[in-house]
Amino acid sequence: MKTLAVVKVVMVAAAMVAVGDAAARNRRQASGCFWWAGECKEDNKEQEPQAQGDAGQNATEGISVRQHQHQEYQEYASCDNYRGVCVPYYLCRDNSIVTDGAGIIDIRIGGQKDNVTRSSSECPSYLDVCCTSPLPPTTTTAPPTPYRSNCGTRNYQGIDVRIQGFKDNQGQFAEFPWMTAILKKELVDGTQKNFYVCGGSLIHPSIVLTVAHCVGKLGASQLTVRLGEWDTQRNYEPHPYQDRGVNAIVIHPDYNQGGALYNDFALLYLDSPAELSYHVDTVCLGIPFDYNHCLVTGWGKDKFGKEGVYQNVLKKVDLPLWDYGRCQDALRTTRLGRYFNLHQSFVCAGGEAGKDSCSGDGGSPLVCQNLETGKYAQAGMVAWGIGCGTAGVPGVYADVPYAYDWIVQEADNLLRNTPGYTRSYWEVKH
Ligand code: 4AZ
Repeated sequence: MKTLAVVKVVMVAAAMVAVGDAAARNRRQASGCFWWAGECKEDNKEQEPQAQGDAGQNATEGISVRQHQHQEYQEYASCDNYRGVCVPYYLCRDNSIVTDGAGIIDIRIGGQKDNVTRSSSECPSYLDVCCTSPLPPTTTTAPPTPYRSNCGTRNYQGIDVRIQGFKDNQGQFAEFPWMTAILKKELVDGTQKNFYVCGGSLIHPSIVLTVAHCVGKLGASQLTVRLGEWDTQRNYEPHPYQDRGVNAIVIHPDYNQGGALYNDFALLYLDSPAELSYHVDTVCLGIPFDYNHCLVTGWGKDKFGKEGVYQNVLKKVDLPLWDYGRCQDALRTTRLGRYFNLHQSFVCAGGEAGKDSCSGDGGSPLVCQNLETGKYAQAGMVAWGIGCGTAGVPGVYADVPYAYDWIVQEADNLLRNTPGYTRSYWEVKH
C-alpha cells in the first residue's frame, strides 16, 4: 500500500473529507456484504455365582458384573523410537513379534527362549523386550490442546491459509489477532446494515480500545465490534469473525472535542467476551517496545482525498516512531504553522513518502515490538495527520502508553464484577 487511511473522518475530519465521499462509501457498504484410534475378548460365559463374591448375592449387581466380564488386551509400551513395542520376552522371536502363537506353549512350559535378547532393554518391565512391531510405526496423537491467550503474538505466516501474491502490504489472515473493526448499525430500506466507522484493538477479551473522536457521539447500542476480520468484502476466511455488541462506551474525561483531539481515548465494553483463538487475541499493554519496529494496520484509504479508496483486505505499514520535539518541528512546517503546540497525549510515526495511515484508519492500532519476546505492544492509535504519505510529515497518533493508567483504571472498573477477573490481569506482563 502506498498509504493506509484513517476514518476519523466520520466525526472529526468531516471538513477534510468530502461528504460525497462518505456517501459513496456508505452506498458501497450498503450494497455489498459490508464491507466486510484388539481385540476385545468378550467373555460372555456366565461365571459361577460363588466366584463373584458379594456381587453374586445381589441380583442386580450380579447381572451387571456377568454381562461386563471381559478381558482387556494388554497395552504395550512403545520403544526404539516408536519402531518397536515392549512385549513379554516369549512373544518376541528373531526380533519379530510372534503373531501365530507358534511355540508359545513350549516356551511357557520352559522351552526355547534362547533367540530372544532379554537385554537391558528400554522396556519398563525386565521381563519385557523391545520387539519390532508388526504394525506400521505410530506416534501417539496428542489430544487437541485448548488455545492459550498470548497477547501481542503476530502470526507472520497467517494461519491455515497463506495467501500468495499479495501486494501493497496486505496482511495475512490472523496476522494481527488484536485488530478490530468498529461498525455502526444503520437501517437501510428497512434492513439493518453495518457500516465501518473505525479501527480498534482488543486489550482484554471484553474490552476494545479505540479513539474517542470515532465513537464519542454514538450510543453503545448503535455499535457492533467485529473481531477476527480480515477481508471485509468476502467470506472465505478459514475461521469466522466474531461480532459483539457494546454495553458501554467510556470516553477519556479530558478528551478535547473542540477539534484538537487531545486525549483521544475510548474504551468499548463488549456485551460478551471474545472467544480467544489464533485469529482473535489481545495486544499487549504496558511492556517496553522498540521505536524502530512498529507498524500500523487498517482498512483505511490508500490516498488522502476523493481518489483514495478504502481497503478490503487489512493492510499493514511499517514505520518508525518519532520523538516528540522532532515531530512538533515537522508539523510546524505544515499548514499548522510555526506556533503549533503538539499536545503530550500524541505520539508521531511515519514521515516516509507513501508509507502512512490515512482517512479510514482512525482508531487503528500502531504497535511496536518487544525485541526480547517478539511480542507487540500498542504504542498508539491513528488520530489525525496533515494529508497522507508526505515525506517529512509524520502521522499523529493517540499515545497509548501516555493513557495507560487511565485505561487500566477504567477497564478495571468495567471488569470488577466479572467472575475470575483480577486487577493483576494488567500487572502481569503476559
Ligand atoms: C484522517 O483523515 C487522517 N496520515 C488520519 C491519519 C492521517 C491523515 C488523515 C495521517 O482521518
